[in-house]
Amino acid sequence: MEVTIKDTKICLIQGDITLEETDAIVNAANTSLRGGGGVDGAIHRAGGPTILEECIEKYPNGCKTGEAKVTHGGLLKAMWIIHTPGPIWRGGGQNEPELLKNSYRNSFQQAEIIGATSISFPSISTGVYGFPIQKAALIAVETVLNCLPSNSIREVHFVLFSNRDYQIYEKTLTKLMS
Ligand code: AR6
Repeated sequence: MEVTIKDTKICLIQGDITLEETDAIVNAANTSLRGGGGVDGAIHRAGGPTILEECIEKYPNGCKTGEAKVTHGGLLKAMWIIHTPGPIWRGGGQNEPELLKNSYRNSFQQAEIIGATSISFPSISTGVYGFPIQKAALIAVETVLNCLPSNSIREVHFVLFSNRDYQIYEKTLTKLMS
């Protein structure tokens, strides 16, 4: 699915974010910024060891939940990786929605600071961290649309690993546009 909103192309893609050719990709990391499983593991594997080296050197204290830190993209086609730890879902009463919103907003802002023209997001927090996908999809799409229009970013991709997630994002985006 592809739509244009406030001069920005919004694309929903089912696939692997490590193959994206946008200027920046977002990593659903953890607060240590020392790698992990899921999309984090896939990004470090595909991008090579220099990403972890840069994380250790530049971010000795890791990154707080909802904040975002930038490294280069290593061997990936993307020039930059924006690492953001989303919240762990603990039932919804621990500020999880606000923290997830922060992850999207801060990642978007970091992308603007580095002058990226395009950015790809995975579905942050909806894997190991257990954030319910429907709630997360609404926060993801709504938050990014609220960041528009952007000075630098002309294209935003949401890259969904499963067909089910893709369909939920498709319904969410369609509803928000109506
Ligand atoms: N491309 C796109 N999406 C992917 C890929 C990929 N290559 N691989 C997995 N996904 P998760 P979280 C999807 O668990 O919930 C890590 O260990 C996946 O299907 O990667 O934020 C970190 O180090 C799901 O829809 O991230 C943290 O410790 C989405 O990406 C923790 O997991 C997010 O799932 C973060 O958990």
